[in-house]
Formats: sequence, structure tokens, C-alpha cells
Amino acid sequence: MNPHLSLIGAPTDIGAGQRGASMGPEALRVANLVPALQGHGLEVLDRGNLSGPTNPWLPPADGYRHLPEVVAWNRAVHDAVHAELALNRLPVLLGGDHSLAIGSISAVARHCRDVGKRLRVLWLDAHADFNTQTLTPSGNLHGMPLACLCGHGPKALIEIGGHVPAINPKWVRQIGIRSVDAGEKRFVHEQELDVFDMRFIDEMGMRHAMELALATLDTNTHLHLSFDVDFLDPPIAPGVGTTAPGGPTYREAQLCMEMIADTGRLASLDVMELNPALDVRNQTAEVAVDLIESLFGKSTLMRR
Ligand SMILES: [Mn+2]
Repeated sequence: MNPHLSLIGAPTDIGAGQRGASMGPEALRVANLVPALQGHGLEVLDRGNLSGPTNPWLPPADGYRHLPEVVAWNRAVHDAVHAELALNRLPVLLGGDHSLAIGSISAVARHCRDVGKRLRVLWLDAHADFNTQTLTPSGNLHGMPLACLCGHGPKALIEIGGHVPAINPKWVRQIGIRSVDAGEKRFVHEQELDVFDMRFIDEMGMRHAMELALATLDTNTHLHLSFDVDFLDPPIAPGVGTTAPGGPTYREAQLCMEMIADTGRLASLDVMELNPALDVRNQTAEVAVDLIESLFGKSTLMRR
């Protein structure tokens, strides 16, 4: 795995239904993200925070909330992530709400096209994030990033990475899903997304789910992880805007991260939706940092 990491803060809640994810990047830094990663022998450059429009907190217009502002932020994220990949560094996007995955993953997909790599996207989330203008109950764009990346969304967002669609649904594996809107559910089926929902994890276990999600990676695969912190069970991660009960436990989440680390293929990462305004003494940021450490190779005593 590439040991040269670049942290990119995107302090905005422009696509969310609650304010506060704009404070996520700083909460991760306060929870010692940089020294924790350095402690595992990684070289870490903190590029600081991107800037963009403030949150006007308006109702939706034509099915979308804050579309021009979401576009502006995603352009900034796209350019920053693509620049780090071009420097042969591993970008770590510190969100910010999950709408910013449009910029991040469209940049990753562009890079993969440029260098001839295959792309696999792991989407760890309580929600499918596959809403559209007509399906969305809220208009919040943080519920639509994956649909946008697959080419279903407003022109200005789906074109950000220079190719429509940015990704193929076949490249995606969703894990931990347990809250999907009715219309969204039909669309997820129609698009044939590969979903390991909580029912699957309950029945088959996290190990089997991850074995399947990580199957068929090869040495030419770029593995991107989009980690929505609301993936985790709310008692261990209360600091998110859209909690959904019944998520992976601390141990299941650790196993998930360790199995990703074991592939050696992780090449870019989003850490999204951390909302310090809803957290309890920064515990969600701390558990996120702990899991990110596992993702970058922290292992328990018994394995070397
Ligand atoms: Mn999400």
C-alpha cells in the first residue's frame, strides 16, 4: 500500500439534513488522526481544509437542496483528490457530508481511466445513498452521491469527473445497509448493486460478507473506501446526523477494516458524516480514528 498519505479537509454540511458535519475534519484532527497514522510508519501530509460556499439552509428547489453550493464543493474536492493521486499519494478526504463522495470518487475514477487501473468502490454506510430527484423524500444531496456517480443526477454533478457515468454500479460493494427509502430500494435493485445489508451480515457474518466484497481484486485494482461513520452501530458512534439502529459492532467494524488492510490494495479513502455537534466528548471521532488505524495496518498482537 502507498505509505504517502494526504489529508484533505472538506468542512461543509451543504448536502446534509442536519448542521454540524462541517466540523468533522477538525474533530478527526483533535482525535489525533495524524500522529496515529504516523505511528504506523506512514508519511502524512495534512493539506488543511478546502473552502467553499457557506450553508444557506434553504428548502429544496426542483428536488435538490443547495445544488449550486454542492457543485462548488464537489469541484473543489474533485480537483484536490485528483491532484494527490497525480502525485502518487493516497488521498484521505475528511468530510463533510457524504455528497462530497461525488467529487472524491469521480476524481478516483478519472485517475483510474488515466492510468489503466480497475476500480472497486467499497461503500460502508447505513444508507444506500442512491436517491434521485424524483425518489428523494428530502432533497438532501448526501442521500444521492452513489446514484450521481452511476450517472443518475443533475448534469453539473454527474459530469464533474469528465466522464458520464463516473463509475459502473458493478464496481460497487455496499456494506452495512439498513435504511433505504421505498423508491430508492426499487432503483437499487434495478441497477443491480451488490449489497451486503445487515440481514446478510447477521446471517452470514462480517467475515463472509467482506470475503465476497473483496473477491476478485487483482494487483491492478485501485480500492477506494467510502466510509460513512453512520455505518457503525449508534451506541459506539452517536456523532452522526442520520443514525440508524442495528449497525455493525465495534468488533465487526474492526474486522471489516482489517480485512480491507489485508488486501494491500487500499488507494483512496473518504471519512464522512462525522457530526461533532451531536457527538459525546468526541468519542465518535476517536472510534473513527481507531478504525482508520486498522485500515492502515494496526493489527492485534497475535498477527504479524
Ligand atoms: Mn452516506
